[in-house]
Amino acid sequence: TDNSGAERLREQIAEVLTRARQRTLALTDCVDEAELVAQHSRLMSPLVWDLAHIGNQEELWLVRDVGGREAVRADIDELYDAFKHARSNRPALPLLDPGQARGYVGTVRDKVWDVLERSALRGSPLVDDGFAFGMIAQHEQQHDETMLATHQLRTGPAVLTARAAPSTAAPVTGEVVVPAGEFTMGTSTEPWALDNERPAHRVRLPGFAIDAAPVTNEQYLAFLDDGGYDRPELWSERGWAHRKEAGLVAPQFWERDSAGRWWRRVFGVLTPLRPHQPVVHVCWFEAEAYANWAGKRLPTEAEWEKAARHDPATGAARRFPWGDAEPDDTTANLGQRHLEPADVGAYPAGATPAGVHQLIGDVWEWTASGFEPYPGFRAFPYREYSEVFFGGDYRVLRGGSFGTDPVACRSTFRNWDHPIRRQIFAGFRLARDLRRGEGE
Ligand code: AVJ
Ligand code: FE
Repeated sequence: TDNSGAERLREQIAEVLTRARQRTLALTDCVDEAELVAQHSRLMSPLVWDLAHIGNQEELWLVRDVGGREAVRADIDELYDAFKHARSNRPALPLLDPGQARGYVGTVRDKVWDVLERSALRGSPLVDDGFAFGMIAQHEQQHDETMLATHQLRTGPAVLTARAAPSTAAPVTGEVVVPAGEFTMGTSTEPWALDNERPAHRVRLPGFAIDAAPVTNEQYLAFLDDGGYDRPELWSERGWAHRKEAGLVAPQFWERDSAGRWWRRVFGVLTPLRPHQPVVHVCWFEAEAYANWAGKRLPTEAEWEKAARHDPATGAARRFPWGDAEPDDTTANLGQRHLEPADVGAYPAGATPAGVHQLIGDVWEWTASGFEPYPGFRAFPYREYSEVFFGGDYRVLRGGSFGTDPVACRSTFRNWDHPIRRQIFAGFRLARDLRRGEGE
């Protein structure tokens, strides 16, 4: 019945909001107050800013807008408006202290439980299918991933722990040919898809080949050992200028010992480089140089999505590479179950029918594409989620990382960042045009 459908939706909303809050609190309860207010990197906010910003967005959208309730703290909106203050300036603001921030997010959440109980989950675009609640759960999880990146940047003894990500005896290698033709890109039916994923539209692509797996540490090390960082001809002009200015010599968090062995500092723990794990913490320019070295290129965003979603047998678009079922621990490395990517080949159940592995989870994958609206795009519910970034100096990333929650990850989900950024959990896979006669 309609009522039991609404009840199930309320339960689902409660579950994703609760899961997000458990993660937020775990990421902020494991360090002391000084670390919560500290600036661990000029690229990042103090953790206590993210915490109260999470509460403030929840207040704006769910308490005030959906609930029509009075403001909890209208006086702090400006402090937690991401467009008013650059990340590097946030430590100097008169922010709520950690105790106040915890109290604030708790007060807001208590009101949200009441709003959820009373709110109709249909009747306006904001509440249809619980959209605003889903948007806020995704927003909290996105900031949790950002806070996880802040944790990776902090120094000092490790405070986060998790089981090692799955390994494999033999890595997945090779490529998969995706024949020329149309597919459906974006979605008009996924209830919690954000504005930039909409609407569904048909796109025709020439045939292409895409790697069955992301580029691994071992493969990336071969590029490095072949002088990849010292050969300007492999880099674009802008990439080389950045490589010199930033002094790039290896992925971020790689360290070489006196015997020449490479290690990776992972959330405060120095670990031997895992050869079959996707490379992570590389910027778009490093990915571009590697692709040139390998004689290939990055996939466009459309190619990535076609490889992930298009079912050539039926012409339909899958929600995930493996089908329509929600991700679980057999199909994808998501949700911070592990603090690192898994070896390539560790999730055979998550591959596409054509054999493309680990498109979802492990590492965000840089694509060749800038961040642009789809034809028919409409900003919803606010211009500042996507629209103000279109046409900027961004590259689209796809697929989510080990630090992305499933609620904020699907085959249509679009992330974006500046091409010089590498504190995010980003790696890449390669693609290429087909040769004459191949796969046609
Ligand atoms: C979509 C991940 C680029 O973190 O900057 C969070 C998500 N938007 N708060 C970001 C977001 C507003 C956004 N990304
Ligand atoms: Fe935000």
